[in-house]
Amino acid sequence: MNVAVLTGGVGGARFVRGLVDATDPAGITAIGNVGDDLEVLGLYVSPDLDSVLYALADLNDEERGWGRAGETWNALETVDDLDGEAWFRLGDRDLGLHLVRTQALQAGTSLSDVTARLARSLGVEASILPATDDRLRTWIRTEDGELTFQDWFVRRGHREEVAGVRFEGAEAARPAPGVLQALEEADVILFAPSNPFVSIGPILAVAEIREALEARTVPAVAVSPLIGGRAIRGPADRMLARLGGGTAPAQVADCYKGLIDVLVFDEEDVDGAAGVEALGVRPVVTKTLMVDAAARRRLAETALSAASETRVPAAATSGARHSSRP
Ligand code: FO1
Repeated sequence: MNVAVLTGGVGGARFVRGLVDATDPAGITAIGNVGDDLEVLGLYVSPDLDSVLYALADLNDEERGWGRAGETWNALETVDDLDGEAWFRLGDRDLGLHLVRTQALQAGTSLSDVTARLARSLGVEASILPATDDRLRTWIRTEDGELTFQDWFVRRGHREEVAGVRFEGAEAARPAPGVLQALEEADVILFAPSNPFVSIGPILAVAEIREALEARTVPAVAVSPLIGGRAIRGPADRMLARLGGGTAPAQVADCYKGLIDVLVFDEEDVDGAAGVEALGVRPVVTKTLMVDAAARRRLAETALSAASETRVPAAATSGARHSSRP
């Protein structure tokens, strides 16, 4: 079975890990957010691709959710001692990957090629693709002005309320090689339990990706990142309240208007089922907290079986529609 999964953030990486445990990894293509990418200390860092890479290679730090297990921080301590940029915590082991990737990019290799090379070297069987090889960066509009994603998220601890989100470079961005093919050849399209605005939003901002999703002929299933209207970590709940008009499952489904047929959400939010149905999206209620490997796998299995029980409504395949949503 071919599965294309849109992913970003820690929740996304955990879900993709569950998916790999639930179905043949050779059929899985993870299409990752690159809006969070940054250059720091002269290195190109792609946090969301790396979270998937590390999770699938069994190298990830389970507790933090990002970076590598068994990490040490000697290089960063030196950076700090020398008054360098130490706010974005790059561990010693992680740094090795950024060195290799940065050198490859500087030598003219594309982000998708270097990501494939890293995945191969780490023994990852699933395909991990950046949504685009072009420069695409998420900017966060706050009352203090516009901030780069990582400045807001990490340096400032996402304290400021978000008034809007902008994806620099999205208009010119083309899908990375393999992305459209993965969507076309997919038997199922999944949206991981990621932040709809800043994790999935940048992927959908690439017009040809959004159009391919609008024109899909196979079921698309999203998993809500909220439980009881709250994010497990990160600002997804505050962003949905402010930018999406609320934190009920319907508001999550509305972020993906015209792009999904099913929304999987937590049993704590069961009261929101009718609201999802009213949008023409099938609600599927289950436990969504990914506490361990078994829970991650179960959630992935639920999403896959929801897809197999779903027929794509003709409206979804009747041509491109446009939405101002993420
Ligand atoms: N997240 C943090 O909250 N603080 C950090 O210092 C930090 C460093 C970091 C380094 C490498 C990497 O791959 C991820 C890192 N993250 C860090 C996570 C990352 O910034 C966010 O989880 C994602 O961008 C949100 O999707």
